Amino acid sequence: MNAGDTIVAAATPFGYSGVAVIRLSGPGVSRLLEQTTGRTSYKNRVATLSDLLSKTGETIDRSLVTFFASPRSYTGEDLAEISTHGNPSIVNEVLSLLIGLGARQADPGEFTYRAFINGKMDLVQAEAVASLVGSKSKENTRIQQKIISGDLSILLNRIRSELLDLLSALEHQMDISEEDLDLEYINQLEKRVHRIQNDVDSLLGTFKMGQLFNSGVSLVLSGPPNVGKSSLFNLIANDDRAIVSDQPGTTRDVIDLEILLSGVPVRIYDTAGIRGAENSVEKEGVYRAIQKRQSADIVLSVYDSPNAIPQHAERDENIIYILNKTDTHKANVGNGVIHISCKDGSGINTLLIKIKEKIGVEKISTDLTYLSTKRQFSALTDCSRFLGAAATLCLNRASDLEIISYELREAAGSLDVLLGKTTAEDIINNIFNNLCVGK
Ligand SMILES: Nc1nc2c(ncn2[C@@H]2O[C@H](COP(=O)(O)OP(=O)(O)O)[C@@H](O)[C@H]2O)c(=O)[nH]1
Ligand SMILES: [Mg+2]
Repeated sequence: MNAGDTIVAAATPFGYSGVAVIRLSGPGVSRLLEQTTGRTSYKNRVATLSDLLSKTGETIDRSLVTFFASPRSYTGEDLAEISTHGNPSIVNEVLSLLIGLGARQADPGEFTYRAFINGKMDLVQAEAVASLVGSKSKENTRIQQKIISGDLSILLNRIRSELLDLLSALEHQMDISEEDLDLEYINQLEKRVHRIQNDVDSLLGTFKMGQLFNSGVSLVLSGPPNVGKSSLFNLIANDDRAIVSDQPGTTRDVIDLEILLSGVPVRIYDTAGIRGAENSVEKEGVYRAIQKRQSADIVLSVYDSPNAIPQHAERDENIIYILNKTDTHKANVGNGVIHISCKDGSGINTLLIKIKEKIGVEKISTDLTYLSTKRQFSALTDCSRFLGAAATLCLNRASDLEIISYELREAAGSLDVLLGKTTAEDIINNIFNNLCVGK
């Protein structure tokens, strides 16, 4: 990616729609607008009706052009949004025209990359742009919007400036300190380091939930043949996707579908009934079913006979044991086994509540800020570790303040990596490449 030239891309998907938006950013925006519309100037941030003209002067489309003068634009550069009619051939013609006049087709995420380079957002906010574009629920959309508007960055910058204050006070202390260690000073230092570490750790504690919203969870239906796994799959998914039959061994391939539970994307998998199969196709199905079960976040282990349910079922953390077909038998199985009937629908609500409980969705509040990428989690984990090491040195009355200062500088360095102040180029490129073209 190279900030400096003028980039162009369609910001909306190619297809037939009411409107399509083409974005232009860079120093050549005014010139390109003049060459394509004949207008010599555009009022800042005002949508202006303009005919887009081909090189031979024919009207390609009547469009709406909005010019955003630098630095008050998404990228911080001069930027224009051209809204045309939503037709791929119009969009392609306009793009070719602009590229013919010197604009360059933008790389994926390059508009956001320029916003980052020009200090319009930090790396945490840029990651939230990617998460927002890919968000599947309104809850996650809210969380990511809050991060884009700076909620998480404010918290991180606050922690960073406390740490920098501490470091400069420590440098001062090193300048003035005599040979003897000032015990009172080191006690105070330990307390302050500890307080900062607590703030970092409480942010780290939000990662599991943040990831839940961003990446979702997998739910695998598993059990012997003919117990009603496919029936339950269809009921939960509210879709007749899986074939239900009284023939054991009907389901072979793994079937999956995504639903939202309290805003968390849940991918449900229906699998073949596990038994010693004769037929090679069914054998493969059973093999796949076992694989899927092993990689599941949560397993719904379905049975249709109370005797088949393992003893101490409640001890398995990620398994929910289910007794189906309770319309045909009244069994009395305790131990947290959920009784359901796919035929009359009884127990399904209780099961859904249990699933939400296992996922942990009921604890989520969209008012909080959540870490949502592994990169954020790993940088903050490093930060917490360095702070922990500094606190331990204080507790052990380390007489060399220089080594405490080293750990604190490393902790501040982890925050700089997190915010993108000192992040390796390949990591930065990877973040922006994951965004779509035109974003
Ligand atoms: N009576 C009764 N029959 C059920 C129930 N759930 C499923 N069945 C029947 O059990 C058979 C096997 O169902 P299916 O969903 O294909 O089971 P799978 O092999 O585990 O996927 C079918 O004939 C279903 O109609 C239930 O709750 N009550
Ligand atoms: Mg089935």
